[in-house]
Amino acid sequence: MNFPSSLLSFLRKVERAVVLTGAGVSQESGLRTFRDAQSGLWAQYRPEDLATPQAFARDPQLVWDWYALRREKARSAEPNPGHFALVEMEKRIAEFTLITQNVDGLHQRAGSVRVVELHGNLQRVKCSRCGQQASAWEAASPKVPQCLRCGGLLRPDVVWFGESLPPHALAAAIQASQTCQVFFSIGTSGLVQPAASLAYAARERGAVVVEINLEPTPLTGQVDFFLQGKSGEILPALVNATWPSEDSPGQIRE
Ligand code: BV8
Ligand code: ZN
Repeated sequence: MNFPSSLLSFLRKVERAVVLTGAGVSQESGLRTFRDAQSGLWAQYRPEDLATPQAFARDPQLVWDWYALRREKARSAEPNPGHFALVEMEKRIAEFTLITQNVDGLHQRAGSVRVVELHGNLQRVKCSRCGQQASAWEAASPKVPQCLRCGGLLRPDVVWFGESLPPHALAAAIQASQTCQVFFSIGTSGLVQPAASLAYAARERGAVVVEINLEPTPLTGQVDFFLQGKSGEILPALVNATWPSEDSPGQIRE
């Protein structure tokens, strides 16, 4: 795989980088993206209809079960070469911020350190009434577990549609996007706000924007480099081309 030499020479000099990832980077770990149709029992539901407070209020058991299934799938999934390449990139760039829309926790499991989770994390559960984090709950019982403190129903600690993003995470994401020299948008359809505005915030401040995706998105027409293909293949190749193996601490498995 070859890359524009202008991109490689630019990346070698970069000191402040932001990467925004979406469900596409976990696709090669076997996790469905939001655009992928769901299967089996869940085929009749659209994710955006289940990932809402209204759906949970209407049928907490259905929403709890959907997240319990996704939690198990995320737990049994493994980070892929794309996740590991981002760990390597973080070691190579002085100020590196990985902003993720994903809730599967795979970036942290791969070894990424500075991760900003815009939409929460499936592996965390909190009370839908008092907000207290629940470290353990009766996983065996089929019913939606209740908060030990107030008896409220437990829910996944993720941001549903119509809910505000964690203020500190959003502020950190905006600040990093406004000061970076390069902004990567990887494996995201760029349809969900406010995450989708971060690339434009970076571009307005003069950052070089690089997009990696299987197919064009609404952002593609605005980027400096569009690398079309699988992130699990492009990212390791890009990292190895930018920082050749003789001096790289860990050759990325392609
Ligand atoms: C909010 C957690 C304030 C839950 C998620 C402004 C304008 C318009 C709408 C709005 C707006 N502000 C707010 C809204 C409403 C809404 C919104 O954006 N709606 C959209 C649908 C129009 N936003 C919100 O509600 C946000 N809250 O703004 O609060 C507020 C409050 C009240 C009222 C108004 C405003 C909250 C949004 C967060 C929702 N939670 N996730 C869960 O996971 O269950 S979002 C969820 O969907 C994901 O986290 C992710 O962010 C999104 C899916 O997007 P992607 O990650 O991009 O995944 P997708 O499947 O779409 O695309 C995958 C891409 O990968 C594709 O492009 C594909 O080609 C590519 N790909 C696939 N395989 C590969 C690959 N690329 C490379 N390699 C591969 N192998
Ligand atoms: Zn509670």
